[in-house]
Amino acid sequence: MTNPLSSHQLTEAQKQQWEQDGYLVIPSFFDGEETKEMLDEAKRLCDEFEVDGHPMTTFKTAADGEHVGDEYFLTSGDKIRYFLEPTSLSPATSTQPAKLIVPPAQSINKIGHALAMLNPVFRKHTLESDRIRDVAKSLGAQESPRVLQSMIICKQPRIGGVVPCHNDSTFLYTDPPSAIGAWIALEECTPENGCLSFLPGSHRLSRTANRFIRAPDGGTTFMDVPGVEPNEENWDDMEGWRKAPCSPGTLVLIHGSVMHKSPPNPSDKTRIIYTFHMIEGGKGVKYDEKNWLQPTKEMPFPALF
Ligand SMILES: O=C(O)CCC(=O)C(=O)O
Repeated sequence: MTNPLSSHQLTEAQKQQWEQDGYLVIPSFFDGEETKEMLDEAKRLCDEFEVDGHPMTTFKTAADGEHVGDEYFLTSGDKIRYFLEPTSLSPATSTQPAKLIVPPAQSINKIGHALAMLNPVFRKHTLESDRIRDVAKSLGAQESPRVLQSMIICKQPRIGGVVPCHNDSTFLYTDPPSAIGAWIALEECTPENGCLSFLPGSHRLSRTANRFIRAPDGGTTFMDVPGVEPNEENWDDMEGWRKAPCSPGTLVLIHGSVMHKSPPNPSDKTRIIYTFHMIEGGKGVKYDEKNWLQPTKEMPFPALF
């Protein structure tokens, strides 16, 4: 059943589920029309991608020891920029730059990181959405949420890559950790096309002992968080991982400490989603200049309410 357009208070059962698991799946949060509007806009942005002269910045995470960190990425917090699937490119050689080997619209890994501020459709369903505001308020986890890192993730057919096991507070670190993700399925997400998986309850065990930062000499790196004991656990190998297949319009709330991941997409179906994150902007919580994603004077992280 579709939720009423104007409000969405979480039930006690939903809040308990959130506390217990560290994530919450809310089917039909957006109705068919709203979801289609976002999906059409995501596809329009993909179709608009002009590869000529565009930086060939691929989105890589730390699984292979390499992580994205060029200027194009580091200055994308207040823009709408395109990041490519690593396997959409032929490798660069000493004589030839890397070249796309798939059509441009199918080469895109993600589009970000200021869709909620700059794109009218995603703005409407984020900063201007009463239902999103109601969910964030009734979750009661943040006093004054600030919205950041809003993006489309495409998980392209056949070449869409893995998102390795991680938690979001590592990448959007605050002191103390406060990140929450809002992840919205715009298409059917299945085990075959790379739906999310979670290690339920890991948010209660994991410590944010590591954070993703701007390296002092350029690029990005990870640093230990002073005074926080590193986790001993190998989360990825632990028992109890749960897949979260879901239908278009589903909202998944993701606690900043919960371990989650998604596999590659070997299928012939896209898995397009929209996601944004929130950090606590009140309670003396600090977001510092070490973080890879920085607000600008022109575009501070907007308050949700
Ligand atoms: O969409 C995905 O596959 C991964 C998203 C994710 O891990 C995140 O937004 O934190």
